[in-house]
Amino acid sequence: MAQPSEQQPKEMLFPKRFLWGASTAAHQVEGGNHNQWSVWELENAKTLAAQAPYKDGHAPVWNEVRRQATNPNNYVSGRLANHYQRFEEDFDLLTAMNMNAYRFSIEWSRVEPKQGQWDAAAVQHYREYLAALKRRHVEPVVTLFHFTLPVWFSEMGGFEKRSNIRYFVEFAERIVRELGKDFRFIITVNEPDTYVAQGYIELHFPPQTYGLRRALRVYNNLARAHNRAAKAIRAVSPRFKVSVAKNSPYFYPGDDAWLSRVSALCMQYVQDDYFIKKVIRQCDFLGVNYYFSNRVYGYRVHNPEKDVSDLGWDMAPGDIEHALVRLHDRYKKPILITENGVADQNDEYRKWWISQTLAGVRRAMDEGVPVLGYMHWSLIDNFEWGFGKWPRFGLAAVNYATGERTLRPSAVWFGKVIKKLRRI
Ligand code: IFM
Repeated sequence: MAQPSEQQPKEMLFPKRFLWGASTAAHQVEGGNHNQWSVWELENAKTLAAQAPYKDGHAPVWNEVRRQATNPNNYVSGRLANHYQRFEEDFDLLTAMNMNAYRFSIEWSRVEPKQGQWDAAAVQHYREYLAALKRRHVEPVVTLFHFTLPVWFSEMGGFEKRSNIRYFVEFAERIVRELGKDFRFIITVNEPDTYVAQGYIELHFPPQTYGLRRALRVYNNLARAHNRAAKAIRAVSPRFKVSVAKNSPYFYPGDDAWLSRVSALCMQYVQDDYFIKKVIRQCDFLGVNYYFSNRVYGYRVHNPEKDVSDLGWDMAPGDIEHALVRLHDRYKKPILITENGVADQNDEYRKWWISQTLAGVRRAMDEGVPVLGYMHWSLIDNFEWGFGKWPRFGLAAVNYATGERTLRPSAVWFGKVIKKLRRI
C-alpha cells in the first residue's frame, strides 16, 4: 500500500476517564443463535456463494479468499467463535490490551425466544457476562438492536409496523430492569441506515424486499423505537446514558463545482441528519461508527481508491476528524466512537489505521469535540453479515476450526499504546 500521508502527532494526551475499548455484536460472534438472520442464512447460503465472484471478485484479497467465499458454509454463521461460551477468554483479551470498555449486544431472540416468554437462563447468562466485565473493571456499552430480530417479531412484520414498536420497548425495559444495575451506557439501535439500506434497497440483508416507501417507513419506525425506548429506560432510572450508534461516513466535494458541493451536502443529510434530527433530543450522547469517507464529484461518489481494505473500502481513517467535528457542530452532544476498524486479514493496515484514527480523534478533540471514548471494531473476528466469515476485522484472529484466538500484532501494539495513553 502507499505510505500513509498523514503525520502522527508526537505526543497525544487523552482524558484519564476516556473509554478505550472494542466492540462486538451478538450474532457476529456468539454462535448458535436462532433469529431472522440465521433463518435467512440457511435459505440463501448457496445463492450467496454463487454470487460471490461477481459481487466480491474485486476485493484485493479475492485470490486468497475465493475458496471460502464460494463455499455456502461461509454464509452460515453456525458456531462462529463460540463467544457465548468463551466470553471469559475473550474478556481476557480486553485486559491484555489494557482496555477499560467493551460494547456488545444482548440478543433479543435468546432473551425472548417466543413472544412474551422470557428465558431466565439467557438473562442469567448476560448477568454473568456483565459480572465478568465488572471483575475486569471494564465499562459495558450495551446494544439492544444490532440487525437481528427474534423470528416471531420478524414474522409479525418487524419494524415495518409501527404497532410492533411496543415489543421492542418492552424488551428494552426488561433488560434494564433485570440487568441495568451493571451498566450505564445503552445503544438502542445500531446503524439504522445500514439496516434499512441493506434490507430494503440494496438487498444484502433480510428481509431482502425492495421498496423505497417501505424503507422509509422502517427508518422512521426505528427513530420512534429509539425515542420510546429511551423514555422507557429513563423512566426506570435517569442514570442511564442512551443513544443510537449512527454509521457516519464523511461526504466531501472532490472539486469546487456547485453540483459537487450541493450533492455532498445532500448525501450527508440523507446519510446522517434525516435520522439524527429525529432522535437527538432523546440522546444523552451520540454513538458514531466511522469506517470511511466519500468523495463526491457531480452527483456521484468517486473515491480515490488508492488504499483499500480487504473489502475494497476506501481507507481514509484520519477523516474521522471531519465526521466528528461536523456532528458536534450540528448536534452539540458528547460523542462516543462506538465502532471503527478495518477488514485486514494479513494485518497490513490495522496499525496504521488505528494510529491515523487516533490522531484524527485527537485533532477533533483539540477543535472542541468532547469524545468520550473509542471502541475498535472488532474485538475478535466476526461474522460479517452478507459477506459471511471471510472478512477479518478482529483485533484477535479466530481460527474457526479450533476456536483458538490470537491477538494480531497490531492489537499487541495497540494495547501498548493504550497503556501509554491511559498513563497506567
Ligand atoms: O460488522 C459491521 C457491524 O455489524 C456494523 N458496523 C460495520 C461493521 C463492519 O462492516
